[in-house]
Order: sequence, then C-alpha cells, then structure tokens
Amino acid sequence: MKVSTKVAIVQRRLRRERNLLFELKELAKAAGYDVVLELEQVRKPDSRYQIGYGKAKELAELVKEKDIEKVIFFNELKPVQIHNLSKLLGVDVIDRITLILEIFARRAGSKEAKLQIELAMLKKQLSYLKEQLHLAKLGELPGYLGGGEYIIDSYREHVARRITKIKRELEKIRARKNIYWRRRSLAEVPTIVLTGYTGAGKTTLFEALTGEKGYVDGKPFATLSTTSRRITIKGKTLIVSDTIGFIDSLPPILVEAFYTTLAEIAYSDLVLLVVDISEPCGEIKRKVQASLEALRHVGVFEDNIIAVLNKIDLVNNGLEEKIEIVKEYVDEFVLVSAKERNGLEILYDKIYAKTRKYQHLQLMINMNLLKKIWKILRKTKILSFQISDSTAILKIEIERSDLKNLFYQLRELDGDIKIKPINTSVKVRA
Ligand SMILES: Nc1nc2c(ncn2[C@@H]2O[C@H](COP(=O)(O)OP(=O)(O)OP(=O)(O)O)[C@@H](O)[C@H]2O)c(=O)[nH]1
Ligand SMILES: [Mg+2]
Repeated sequence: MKVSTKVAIVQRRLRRERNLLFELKELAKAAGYDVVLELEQVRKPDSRYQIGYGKAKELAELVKEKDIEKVIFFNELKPVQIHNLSKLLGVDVIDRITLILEIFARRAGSKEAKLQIELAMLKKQLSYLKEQLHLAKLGELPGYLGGGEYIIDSYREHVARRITKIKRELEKIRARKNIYWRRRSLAEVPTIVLTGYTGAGKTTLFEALTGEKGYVDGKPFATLSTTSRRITIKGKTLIVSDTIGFIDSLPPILVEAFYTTLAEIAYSDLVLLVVDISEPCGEIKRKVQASLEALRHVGVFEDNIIAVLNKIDLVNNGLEEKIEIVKEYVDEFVLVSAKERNGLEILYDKIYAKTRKYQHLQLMINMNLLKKIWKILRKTKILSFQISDSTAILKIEIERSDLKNLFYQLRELDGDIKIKPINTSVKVRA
C-alpha cells in the first residue's frame, strides 16, 4: 500500500480575513496528501518567512517531531520565502497555487489541459529562478559557488524557451476551439452552462439532465475540462455543458489556465449557478460571491443567471435564511436535489423560458462597408450604433432562425467584419 506524504498546512492571515485552512485541507487531500498538522497565525506578512520568524522556528520543531515531509502554505509565497522556509524547515515548501496545479496535473486528460498546467508551473518556476539567480549573484546561495550563476541562467533560458513553445501550441489549439465555439454559440441551438464552486454538484446535475455518467468523487476539482451534450426540454433542443468549478481568490496564473472554460461560459445563453445549499450560511455567501466574481470577470450578465440551489435533500432547517442570502445576489432560483432528481421539472420550466429566441450580436465593421450593411440589416433591430476611428460598432438583435442567412450575407461582403455574440439582460418574449 502506498503511504501518502505527511504534510503540514499553514495560513497566515489578517484579523479581518477568514481562516480557510479547512478548504486547504480538502485540496491537500485531493492531491493525495495526509494532513497531520494545521497551523494558523494572525499577523501581517513577514517578507522573509511569510509567517513570523518565531512561528517558523516553532513549525520547524513540529516538522521534525511529526516526521512531516512537506509544508503547504495557504498564502502565495515569494521565491525568497520558499527558499528561506525550506532551508529552515528542512522539507519542501509549496503554496496553494502549486497545490492546485498538482491536483490539476494529476487529473488533466486533454492535451490542452496538460499544456495549460505545464505553462502555469513553468511561469511560477521562472520567477523562482530569477530570484535564485539574484541570490546567486549576491553569493547568498550555498551550493552554487563558482559557475552557479551560469547553471541557473542556462536553465532559466531553457524554461523561457519552453514557455514560448507551449504558448504557441496553446494559441493554435485555442484558435481552433474559438472557431468551434463561435459556430456553436451562433447556431440555432441555445447553450446552457453549469457553473459554480467546486463540489456544488454540477456534474451530478449534468448527469441528471443528460443521463450521461460524469466523474463525481466528492473531492475538489473532480471536473477539469468541459463536457457538452445535447438535451431536449419540452421539445426544445439545447446544449448543456459541465465545467470546472470555481474556488475562492483564484490566482491569476490559474485564471489563465481556466481560460477555455471561462470563454465557453461567456458565449452561452444561460448560466446555471449551482450552489450547495446544505452548507452553513457563511459558506454559501462566500462561495456565491467567489463564483459571481469569476462570472463577472468573463462578462456574464446577472440577468442571464439562474441559481440552482442544490442538495436540498440534506437541508432540514434554516432554508429560508439561506435562500435570502442567495437572493441578495441572484434574482431567480430553483431548489433541487440533483442526486435524488428532485425539483428538475421546475428547473426545466425556467430553462425553457429563459433560453431566448433572440440572439444579440456585436458587429464591428469597417466604415467603407456601412452602406452595404444597412441593406443587409434592413429587417434587423439595431440596439446601438457607435463609431470609433474608422470602425462602426453595431449591436443588433436577431431571431436565431435568421442567423444563418445573416452570416451568409455578411460573408458575401468579403470585408473586414468582426462578429461577437453578446449575452443580454433581455427577458424572453414568447
Ligand atoms: N446529498 C446530495 N449530494 C449531492 C447532490 N449533488 C451532488 N452531491 C454530492 O456532492 C459531491 C460533489 O458533486 P459533483 O457533482 O462532483 O460536484 P461538482 O460541482 O461537479 O464538483 P467539481 O467537479 O469538483 O467542481 C459528490 O459527492 C456528490 O455525490 C445532491 O443533490 N444531494
Ligand atoms: Mg464536476
């Protein structure tokens, strides 16, 4: 039997910040670690050790005493802090970002996901190497005497080259995907996307909606890449997608890794925000806030969101208060149990009503094509018209069934025209 690595988890926080060690513990477990020590310190960050020096020495003692093999910090660590901490503690030290990347790396299936994760890891390493180089130059890095700088620098160059190469490969994959999404989101079939905090029950709901088996294991980030299926609700065909979960204060390096998922969400017609309503009020609020922040970041309009309050089978009391919390952020909600397949009929009704017959588009057109455009848009409702430099920016509303024809005509113009679907706050007109 493989014995898992014993780790300590540490969070330094200000008084007004929350203790999130319990979430870090779940992440550590998901990465296969055995958490044997939890340490918290309330103070300002220390530039050398993140926690105070005294606390760091205390930690060093505990690491020895408990045979701890790795220490995981909640706080993002600077290279110099990693360097100092590993020296003092005598074991590997990583932060939450690296931990999440480790989880992703264990589970990444697609080539794109693998590249995204490698890119994020290399970027982190690059900043670490820069710092090491700096220390080596100052002669503060034992073990690198004479030629140390050279060794580090040549490795740094290798990492930088690899980063460039991966970026290029990712661009290719994304360009291909972008075309695919554009085509799909502009097609007549409306798209729905399941979003929400990790563990909210997105995949379980996806299973309930599609009858398709997904990967559910109750650990954070069970789902890493998007899966889409066609479904029929009351005779209307829709495409529903399951996506990667959100997490609190997602570091920028990971936001980049999430890019594809987020783009997919931005292009969808309806966003279902799945919320685990069985959790305590404070947790519900924190997770709804974190999820909405991510959704806002990609430009999803609030009116396009339905909150799906899931795991209702586990709620015995306090339901009203919990609903009130969610309603502060999202107007529309449905109560369901994805696991027991309860409340789905009402969800179907809402989905049916909310998936629009109309699509809003933004057209960016070179001025010299304007005359021809008016002709094509004769029967189209124009929502706004703006001019910037030599480009006209038009927002239009069009029936989905007319989309194909419009694209055909625009293509015939053979000019510089950019088309982007936009999510809108327009309610359904049946
Ligand atoms: N009791 C109960 N448990 C549920 C329900 N829906 C999901 N779960 C459980 O919650 C856990 C997480 O469910 P998932 O469907 O994997 O959640 P997810 O949102 O896809 O999670 P990530 O893929 O990690 O983002 C699993 O253990 C599910 O069995 C529900 O309605 N009731
Ligand atoms: Mg999932």
